Amino acid sequence: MRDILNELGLGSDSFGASAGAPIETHGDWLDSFAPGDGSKIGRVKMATLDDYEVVMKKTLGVFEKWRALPAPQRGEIVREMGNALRAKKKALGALVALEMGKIRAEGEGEVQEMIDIADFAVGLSRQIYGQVIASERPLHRLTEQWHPLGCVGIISAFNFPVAVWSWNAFIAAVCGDVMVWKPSFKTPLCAIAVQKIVDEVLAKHNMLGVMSLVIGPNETIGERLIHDERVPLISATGSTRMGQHVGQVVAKRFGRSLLELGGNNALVVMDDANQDLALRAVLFGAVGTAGQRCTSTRRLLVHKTIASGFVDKLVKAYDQVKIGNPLAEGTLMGPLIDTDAVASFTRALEQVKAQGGEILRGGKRLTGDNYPGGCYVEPAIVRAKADMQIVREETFAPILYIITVDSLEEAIRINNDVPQGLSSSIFTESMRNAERWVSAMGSDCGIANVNVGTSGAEIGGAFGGEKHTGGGREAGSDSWKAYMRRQTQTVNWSTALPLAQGIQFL
Ligand code: UN1
Repeated sequence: MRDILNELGLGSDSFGASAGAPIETHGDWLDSFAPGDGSKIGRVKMATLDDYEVVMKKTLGVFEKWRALPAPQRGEIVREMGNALRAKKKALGALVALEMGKIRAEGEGEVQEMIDIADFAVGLSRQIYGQVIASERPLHRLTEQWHPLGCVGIISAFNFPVAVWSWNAFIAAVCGDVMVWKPSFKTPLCAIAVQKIVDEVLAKHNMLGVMSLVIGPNETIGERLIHDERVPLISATGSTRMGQHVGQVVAKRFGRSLLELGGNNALVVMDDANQDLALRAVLFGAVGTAGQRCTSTRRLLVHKTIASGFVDKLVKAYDQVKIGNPLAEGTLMGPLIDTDAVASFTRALEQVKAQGGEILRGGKRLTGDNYPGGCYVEPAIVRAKADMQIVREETFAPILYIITVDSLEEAIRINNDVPQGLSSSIFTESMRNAERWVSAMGSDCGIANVNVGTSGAEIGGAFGGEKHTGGGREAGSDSWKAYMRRQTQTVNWSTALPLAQGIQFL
């Protein structure tokens, strides 16, 4: 453990704020625990509202300089950050595994996701373009130009403690924005480690404060950030309940919010599916990250003619999953983030029983010497009905609800009939089924896949979902537009003053 922290330059005590260099903080101590064994990894002195003010002033102070730098030069700086992450991929991936509890391979995958978005942002830095529109007036030019927005507030969740920040940060940076990051208080050391990596790069370019960090309680720091009129965009990842609050507060002050909230992702297995592929996709989607991705597979909609055979195979596949220390070789599933998460897993399974569902496999808390710390559970497979209340909710834990369907129509109806709308998949060999799934008459989610599982999206596409998932789009494609303000410009280079719509005046 010490090796990992040393390589990332972390001591046992850290300040919970930075604006290019650590800032002395004056709040309470926050302990960071490893969910893999319950041990304390380190502690962070949290920021007070006064400390927040210091960070915000420094961050806003560098905006003019940063936005004046040509976008491709900002891209060069992000390129260096991507390279610094390449050099630290193993260590940072291990810290993610240690502090968040996902397995090492997934921790490194998360850092790879940061590297990928850095590369994407570098390319984007030469492709931020607007449109030229035909003006109705002679000798006029009508164009749209995109300008930096200002300071972006980034609120991230524990489950992707580094990658989701980078989707926002690297895109916002090439767009010319500065930013303040409030990470989850469950993963403060991951945030401090990332901040150190980018600070080193920013320091070389005399651009300290472009990316800042403030760790503190939701009730003080979180609230201050979302209410702060100096922050035109809040990008928040987390629960639907959190997003509802953030969205309302930000809308009230006419700020913008970009929300990535809960999912309730279904995977459909049709009677003609390649079942081997489907099985592997379900396993990764439902058990991977211990069911703690917003894209985790939560509902399996399986065609009735293949249901019993497929579920038998799935139960056998679950039996092969090695559960244990996320840093140990061969582990496929680590612990849940904390004992509260274990309690909500257990509570959800009690509701399953009360609402008429049947636990086919798993569902117990794992105890004993191999499972120290109290956060390990057996992933559960549950026979359920689509309209059970618990099935309509997102429980951030490895519970997979099996629902049999008679037809594609029924699968689509059930897929769409939940409040959330993030990710969705169908496994089928039929072109008609596949095309229907991704058509306007198919899945209503932000992500709709064919023969690909619900989780593990690439960064190149826009990531996000509809309905209670919040409507935001992050990462690739044209998501960058959320981080900029669009200006419509009419330039008259004639010697007359013709009015639009042909109006004669004077
Ligand atoms: C999240 O769970 O908040 O598509 C993000 C995926 C990852 C990102 C998940 N690339 O599963």
